[in-house]
Amino acid sequence: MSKIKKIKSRQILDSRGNPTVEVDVITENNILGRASVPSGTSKGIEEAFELRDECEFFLGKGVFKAVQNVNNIISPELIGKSVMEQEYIDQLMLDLDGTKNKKRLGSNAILGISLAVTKAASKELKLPLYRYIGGISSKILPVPLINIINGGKHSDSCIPFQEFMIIPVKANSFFESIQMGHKVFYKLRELLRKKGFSTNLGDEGGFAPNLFNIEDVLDNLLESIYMANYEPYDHIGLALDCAASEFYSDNQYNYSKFDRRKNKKIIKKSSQEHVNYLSYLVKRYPILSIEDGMDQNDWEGWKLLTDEIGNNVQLVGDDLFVTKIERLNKGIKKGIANSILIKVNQVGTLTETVNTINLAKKNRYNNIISHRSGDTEDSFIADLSVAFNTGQIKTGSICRSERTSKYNQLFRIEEILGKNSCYPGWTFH
Ligand code: 2PG
Ligand code: MG
Repeated sequence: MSKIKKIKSRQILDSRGNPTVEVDVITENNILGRASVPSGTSKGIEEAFELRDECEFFLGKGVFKAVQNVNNIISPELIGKSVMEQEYIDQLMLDLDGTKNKKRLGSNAILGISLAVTKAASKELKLPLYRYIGGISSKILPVPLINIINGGKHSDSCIPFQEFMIIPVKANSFFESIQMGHKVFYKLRELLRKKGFSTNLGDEGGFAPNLFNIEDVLDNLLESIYMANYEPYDHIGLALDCAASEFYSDNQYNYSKFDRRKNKKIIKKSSQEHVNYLSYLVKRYPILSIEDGMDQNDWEGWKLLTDEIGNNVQLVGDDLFVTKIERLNKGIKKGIANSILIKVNQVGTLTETVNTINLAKKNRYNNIISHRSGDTEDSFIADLSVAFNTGQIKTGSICRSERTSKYNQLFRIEEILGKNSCYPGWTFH
């Protein structure tokens, strides 16, 4: 019973139009678990290795090798194993790969199977995915960090920071929190149109206008919050993903890196100057959370930032921790950041993801479950966020199907949980 009969992988497209891996795991009861693998644009250097074909098909981005690795190398080892043995299967794949960073088989091959096995197991037991993964205490619906302005590498705008998000601080339900986000999103569109800016969307479904600079973005966000009749802090807070590794080089933060304007002014800041600027922004705007405020290897800079504002602001390590126990442990020991972004494909199996979530919890670091800029219609992370009661999810704007698939799944989960669901809202102090 629940034994794997067949594993079949194929290449599909992600939201950027780039190839990615999809895996079907079929059990002897003809139960299908299907999962697809997300992919990042601004990646941490220590992320698990994503295998791409590097030949002319799909401009070097094909994943046929990873697909072959699933079908020909991993699959024969897993036939006959039970889908209920998640840790055992994940470990078997790690052993089969044998490298530190999943370089041989590819993290995209391994993750596709890992998540498809989980889904097949939940279906075998006829349990909702979140319930199967998390058990009887899973009931907290996450606060959404809704990305409404895209900058950095995710857009063609000139803004150095990658993501500007709104946080519905207080709401009666997850459903209501999205309704609040929807209102601000459309008020922002109205505002941008009125001012003559483009309302085209960036990679994660937020607007990508060529606003003048960071403060210009934040001022417009504030204006849209007021236009929606909300109060900053009380109803809506702000979150940033600076993705600072993308504009850090030679020990400096180069704010002009993504500025494509002629006669652009070159602005470079030292770690201390950059920390001072972030601290100034926090005083001036209702910023509750900053992700990757510093470069992934600027540990001293991270310490400066944490000492300066870490008591009042959620400081999230994304490229810094890459969902890995070792890097999170280093951060905990050094007293760096106070929260971690969790991305299943940064580490490459569900088991490793769960271990990192648990380590963070034990050390009172917040877990924020996250999508990737290249994502698919797979809504696995929605269930993952409820499974571990993480309390926060970052999954882009409130439009574009690969983003809304997660929100829509959370609506369904909230409905299934009914009176047992819990939406505490923003709880970081
Ligand atoms: C990030 C992510 C998701 P990417 O930096 O947090 O928003 O972007 O997937 O490109 O790494
Ligand atoms: Mg990030």
